[in-house]
Formats: sequence, C-alpha cells, structure tokens
Amino acid sequence: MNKKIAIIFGVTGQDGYYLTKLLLEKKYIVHGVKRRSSSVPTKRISSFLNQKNFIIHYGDLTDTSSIYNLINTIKPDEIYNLAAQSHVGVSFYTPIFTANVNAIGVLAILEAIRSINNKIKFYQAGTSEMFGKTDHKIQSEKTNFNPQSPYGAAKVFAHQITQNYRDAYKIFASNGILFNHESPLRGDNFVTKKIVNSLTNIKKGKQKKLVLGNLYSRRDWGHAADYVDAIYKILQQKKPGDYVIATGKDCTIKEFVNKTAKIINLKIKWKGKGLNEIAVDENNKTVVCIDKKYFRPLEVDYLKGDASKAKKYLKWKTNHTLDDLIKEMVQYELELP
Ligand code: NAP
Ligand code: F7E
Repeated sequence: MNKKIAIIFGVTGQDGYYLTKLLLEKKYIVHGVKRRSSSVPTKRISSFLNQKNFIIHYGDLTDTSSIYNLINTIKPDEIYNLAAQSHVGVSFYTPIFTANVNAIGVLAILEAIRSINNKIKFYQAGTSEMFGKTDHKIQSEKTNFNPQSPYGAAKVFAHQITQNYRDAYKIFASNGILFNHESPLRGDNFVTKKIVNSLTNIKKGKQKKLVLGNLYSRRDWGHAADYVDAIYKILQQKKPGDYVIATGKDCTIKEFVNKTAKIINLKIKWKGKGLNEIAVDENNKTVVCIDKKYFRPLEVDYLKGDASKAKKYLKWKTNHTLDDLIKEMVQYELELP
C-alpha cells in the first residue's frame, strides 16, 4: 500500500513537533513547511531532519504562490494547517499580520485545494479563543463565538471559511476547536512556559522574579501530545466536522503558579491586591509580581471545554492530568544546562 502523504504548515511550532512525530510513527511521508527566518526555526524538529520520510520546504501563508506551488507539486492526501501568529497578546500589536496569516492564509490553502484537487483532506487549527467573552460556563461546538482579540477574530474567519468550503465545494475540511495545550516545547512567551521556566530558574538561583499580568483568568490546559492525537483522528473520520478538544477542567493563572511552586518545592505566600499583589518566598523575598504591561486591552476571563463529541466520535481521551503536564515541563527545565 502506498504511504500517505501529509503537508504540515506550521511544522516548526509546538504542535508541529508532536504531529510530525505521530505521523512518522504512522508511516506517513511528511512534508513540513517552514518560513525563512534570520534565526534557526527548526530547533524543535531537528531530530526529524535526517529522516527519509520527512522533507522540509520553504513557504509562507502570506505568500499565496508558495502555498499553491507546494500543494500542486507534493500532491498530498492530507493537509494540516497549524501555522499561525499564535500569540493572543501579540495580535493586538500586529493585527494586520495576524489576520493575513491566521485568516487569509487559510483561505489561500482552501482555494489551492479547490482548484488543484478537492479530494485533499484539510485540518484547520481552531481555538477556544473564538468563544472569547461567553456566558456559557462550559463551551462546546454549539456555543456562539465572541472573540476578544485580533487573533480570535481571525480564527473565527478561518473556522467559518473552512465550513463554507466544506459545504460549497464538498471538500473534506474539518476544524479543531482546541483549548490551551502545553508541553516542554511550548513557546517561551506563553504563560505556562514562562511560569515553569521562571520558577525553576528562581529555584536554581538564576533569576530573581517572575513578572506576570492577569492572575485571575481561567484556562483549560491539556498536553499537546494528547491534542495532536485528536487532530489526526479528526482527519480519519468518514465525514468532515468540527470538534472541541479540551480536558473539561480549568484553573486560574495563580493556581498554576501555586501548583508549579509546589512541584519544585518552592514555598510561596501571596500578599497584597491588584497591581500590588506579590508572592514571597520563605525569606520574605518577592518572587512573583505584577506588571500591567502583560495585561491585554481585552481579556478572555474563563474558558473550559466540553469535549463530549470528540470522546464519542473520535474515541479521544486525555492521557495527562495537569499535574503530569507541569511535572514534565518542570523536569525538562531542570535538565537544561
Ligand atoms: P506555535 O508553536 O506558535 O507554532 C506556530 C507555527 O506557525 C510555527 O511553526 C510558525 O513558524 C508558523 N507560522 C507563523 N507564521 C507563519 C507564516 N506566515 N507562514 C507559515 N508559517 C507560519 O503554535 P502551536 O502552539 O504549535 O499551535 C499550533 C496551531 O494551533 C496554531 O495555529 C495556533 O493558533 C493553534 N492553537 C494553539 C493552541 C495551543 O494552546 N497551543 C490552542 C488552540 C489553537 P515559525 O517557527 O517560523 O514562527
Ligand atoms: O495566556 C494570562 C493571559 O498567552 C493565558 C495560545 O496558544 O491558547 C493560547 O492563548 C492567560 C491569559 O495563552 C501573563 O492574560 C498573565 O489570560 O499563555 P497565554 P492564551 O492567550 O490563552 C489559545 C487557546 C490559543 O489558541 C493561542 O494560540 O494568561 N497571563 N500573565 C499571561 N499571559 C502571557 N502570555 N504572559 C504573561 O506574563
């Protein structure tokens, strides 16, 4: 039997690493697309670079011709679009770039599929940020979208245009609606990585303080390895569709700090309120403080996902608790030189 061929846009990111690993294990030929940058973007995927079933190409979602040419030349069975300007806070500073990549870039892939071969299966990396400000205590595929950032708004366009192309052109195009998922390979400026990295550095005596923004937003955090398993399963269904992927458990940023501190055996106590809230160590030295520069012009206060549909139809489940995830992230940081 011929090996399946997949293209991964966004292969150099966190999920790109875990999805590449999974597809190579499943004997796919994986074509990863990276954009040109002045630094080395292939750090996460360096272990795959010498494998014969893994081929890297240059491309950029803001360059429609590169997308068309890659799809036309590679002739994939499946396309996974993980590429995005993925930082919600940064999207307020680069809203037009964010929309070009996260919204128009997705349309460019769909247009290429439509004109080259509408049998190519397509996965779009949607997000819980599309729910934004919501009255629903737990969000499912039926919950309305109300995004609160250029990132979230661009992802809503991507989600809906994926549905449009599915309906209008009978393309097997599916959306994941993934809640926050993390790992040791999470980007440095996301809050979980920042907390784990800073608190382990404080423990090692290499850093004095962890400086954060809003401590009271709530997120539903899972492990990226579990979430790429869902992404893969979404494209193996008989019919295309949209799926929420989440753990169904949430906690605040402050609770995440407390859990991490406990795991690394750093004793902290909270004092003060608002911008003056701090955490001190056993010697009364400030180890966590707040800076308003990390607050966003609009915040998404709480997100918690209902993944019943994925559990039922994809037979998907999480294999990591939040404590497992933090322990793995801490271990990774502790082993760094
Ligand atoms: P990530 O680590 O930030 O990776 C994003 C990837 O997109 C990187 O490979 C990046 O390349 C690439 N990219 C950015 N701009 C591009 C462009 N113009 N053309 C081509 N590639 C571009 O993100 P992630 O955490 O793996 O997330 C994967 C996807 O899932 C993203 O679409 C994200 O929005 C979405 N998502 C993530 C989560 C989560 O909690 N992690 C939850 C829901 C949805 P460089 O390495 O060159 O920057
Ligand atoms: O923020 C608060 C911040 O940047 C989480 C992306 O993968 O998940 C991610 O988006 C919360 C927010 O992730 C800091 O205000 C406090 O309430 O880690 P984050 P995010 O915005 O939830 C979704 C599902 C995606 O789709 C995105 O691609 O933490 N927070 N202090 C902070 N956040 C950051 N980054 N840095 C802080 O210092």
